[in-house]
Amino acid sequence: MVAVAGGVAAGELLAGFASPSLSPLSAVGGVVIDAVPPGVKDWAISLFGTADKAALLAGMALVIAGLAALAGVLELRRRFSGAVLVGIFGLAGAAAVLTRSQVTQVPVVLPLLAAAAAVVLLRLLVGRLAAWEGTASTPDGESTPDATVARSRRSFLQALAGTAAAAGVAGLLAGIWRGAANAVSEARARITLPTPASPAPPIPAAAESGVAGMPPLVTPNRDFYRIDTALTVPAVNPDTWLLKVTGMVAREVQLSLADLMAKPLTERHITIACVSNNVGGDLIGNARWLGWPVRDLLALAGPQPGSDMVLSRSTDGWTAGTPLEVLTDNRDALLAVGMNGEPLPLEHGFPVRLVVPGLYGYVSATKWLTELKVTRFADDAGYWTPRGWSERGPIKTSSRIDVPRSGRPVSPGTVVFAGVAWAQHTGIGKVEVRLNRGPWREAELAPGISADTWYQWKLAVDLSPGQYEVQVRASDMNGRPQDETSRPPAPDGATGFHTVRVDVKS
Ligand SMILES: Nc1nc2c(c(=O)[nH]1)N[C@H]1C(S)=C(S)[C@@H](COP(=O)(O)O)O[C@H]1N2
Ligand SMILES: [Mo]
Repeated sequence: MVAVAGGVAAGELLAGFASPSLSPLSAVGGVVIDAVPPGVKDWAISLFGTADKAALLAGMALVIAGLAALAGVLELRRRFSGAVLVGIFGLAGAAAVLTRSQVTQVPVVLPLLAAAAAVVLLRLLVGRLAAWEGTASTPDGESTPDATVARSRRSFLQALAGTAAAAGVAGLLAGIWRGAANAVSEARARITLPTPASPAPPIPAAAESGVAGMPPLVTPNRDFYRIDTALTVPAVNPDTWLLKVTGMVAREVQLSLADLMAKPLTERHITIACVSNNVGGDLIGNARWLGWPVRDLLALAGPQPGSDMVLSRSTDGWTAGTPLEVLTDNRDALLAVGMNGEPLPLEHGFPVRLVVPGLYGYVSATKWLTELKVTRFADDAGYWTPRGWSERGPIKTSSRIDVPRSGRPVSPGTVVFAGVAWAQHTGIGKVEVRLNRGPWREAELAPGISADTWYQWKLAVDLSPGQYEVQVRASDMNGRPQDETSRPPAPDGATGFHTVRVDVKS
């Protein structure tokens, strides 16, 4: 039981750092709540009142303790039999996480890590216990010297006490961390987003190409890629959050979340992308963002002549350097509070982040935003610039083949190719596809939501059996085709044609 307590505590502690909205225990608890028939739920609520969650946790603790005891007895009888049982519960925990709506990759591995920790501790403790038993009763009935028995007993008890103490401390820390994250999650749940003064233009009916297997035109929050340097997702209290505009300004400005929410907000679909996205990769997503235009805030502060950059800083110290002109021109660069109709998820920068159409995230999309410093490129640099990434990061025109997936067998006849293309803030003018380096054929381009979002495209081709190399090329609204030279993401974004191989077989 002590070994499993250690594993569970380790899992919860890791979750506190890496996955504030979903821990192994909360996932299992969620599954139990979903599985319990409504009658039983009502009964539990009437019996325990607001302590129903505590009662659920106590019940879970009892069940886990019982199973842990069973695993301990098994392990003592036969090496690894208890470990297998613990492993099964780790897998069950991972399965529970997978059923939760907040699931991402990180929380899925946590129950497995917790089980691994529990197995290591179980082996350690059972090994010491067996050694003590071995010295206390030798098979041929000879008595072992008392000192030897005492030593092996002490060694077991020390390991037991050490593990229990470590589990207790880890559990306490996890509880404190979870308390802070829960407080922020609850504060987030209480927020009602204001109605936008300038609502998002409606999505054209034909914007979604309708091809099976295509990713949705608007990426759901839980599927949205996540990239940041934050080992622990910052838990920022929205009630005390402040944004400061500092540096080369006529007036320093401070803004609370209430101030920000009271401004006339703009809502827009904007596709953001990571500079680390490989050609054909999935570090790109399209959401409906709600926020206040950054230029309106900067206008209040009054940037001084000579300034040419805004260094935005997050609560964890991460920074991005964005050209001042991009934040003050007519594009919809937003101090975003909403993502697809919800307050920003914690992982995506709650309570406020930047979203700037046309720039890679590393030079623009600061999450957990807390400061905008008006400065000069000559004096300041964002987090990634001294680490080998370009000072400026405009998104490069690019395109991707989503359907059919590379390497999937395809039947002869009409084959539909489909994918996305983007040239944020300019818009896509044309998408072409070529087979086996033949002539480019123009694909059917769906209307975009706006120039700031990706566009879907499709092309139906008649194919006989054989091997095909399929490539896609996008051109922006000014007729400029994407760069065809194959280059890696560093220092300023990958280029080249997305290429998939399709095997047509009858
Ligand atoms: N505070 C903070 N904000 C950040 C980052 C970060 O590491 N820390 N990474 C940036 C990068 S590189 C990208 S691509 C986007 C990703 O935003 P998302 O995780 O919401 O998709 O966030 C940006 N904002
Ligand atoms: Mo990024």
